[in-house]
Amino acid sequence: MGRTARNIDRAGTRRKDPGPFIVGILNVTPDSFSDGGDFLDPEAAAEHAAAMVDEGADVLDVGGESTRPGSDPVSQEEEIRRVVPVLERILSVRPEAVISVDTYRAGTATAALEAGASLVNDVTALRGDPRMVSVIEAAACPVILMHMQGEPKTMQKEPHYQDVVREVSDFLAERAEYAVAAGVRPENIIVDPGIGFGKNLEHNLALLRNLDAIVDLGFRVLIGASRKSFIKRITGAQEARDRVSGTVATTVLAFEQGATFFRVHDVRANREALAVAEAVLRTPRR
Ligand code: HH2
Repeated sequence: MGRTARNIDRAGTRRKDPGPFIVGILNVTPDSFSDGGDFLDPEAAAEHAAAMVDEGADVLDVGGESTRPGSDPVSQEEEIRRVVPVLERILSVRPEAVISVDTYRAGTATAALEAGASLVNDVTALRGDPRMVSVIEAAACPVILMHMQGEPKTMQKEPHYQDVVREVSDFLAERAEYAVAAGVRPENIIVDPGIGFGKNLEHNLALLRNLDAIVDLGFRVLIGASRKSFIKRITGAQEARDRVSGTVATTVLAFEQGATFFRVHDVRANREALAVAEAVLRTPRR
């Protein structure tokens, strides 16, 4: 394994290692679109987490609420009840693991950070809970700010933009500015265009093709395209688990444009593809 969780630096705050980083997905939910119901038991979750670390995941993103199109929210109590025991179990078997908590609730983020999480993945970009920004500031931890149009229940009904690339990058710039004004250090901010969150196929492709507009904001960029349904629209792969090759294509193309975090279900395939892409891109052009 070329890069381990430790290289990212336990608090994830300094940028000693420019990446790329693989963020392995662990949904502790009954209803996630790809792994729903697979990891509700902390034992099974920790086993899968350990396997992802062994395959080269730098970060594990643990989520207790599905945000797939049409999904319903859960209570904060239920979210904490799902996430914290899994986090504790993972850290007992892999103490070096860097864990991100996929939540927009300040209470869940606080509980997860206390249990040993190192960063927060907020799909509402700090709009979901007014107290979240102070949790991030106080913990001095990295935060992922993601763009979403609408909310999961209805976001895929009729997504609409005049200029999706411009609107998403303006939104991320504004959210980052808000975080910085509240005391979050710019190097702790990771921005994410939110592939599939209130976006149709054309919107997703425009964002993936024009990532430089988001990279140019000057923050680190995360892409979460793993197994998403726009890949099915292109390849015809009905089953989420059959969308690995399509996912790998997005990882390589996004990496070439400057993205450095890749939130994926299939750690090994994406890690290997990045290793080859890195080797090619390091080779001088003549
Ligand atoms: N996508 C999902 C969930 N969280 N976080 C970020 N930052 N970026 C993403 O693209 C992203 C995310 C949805 O995927 P998944 O976790 O696999 O499914 P579900 O929401 O059904 O649990």
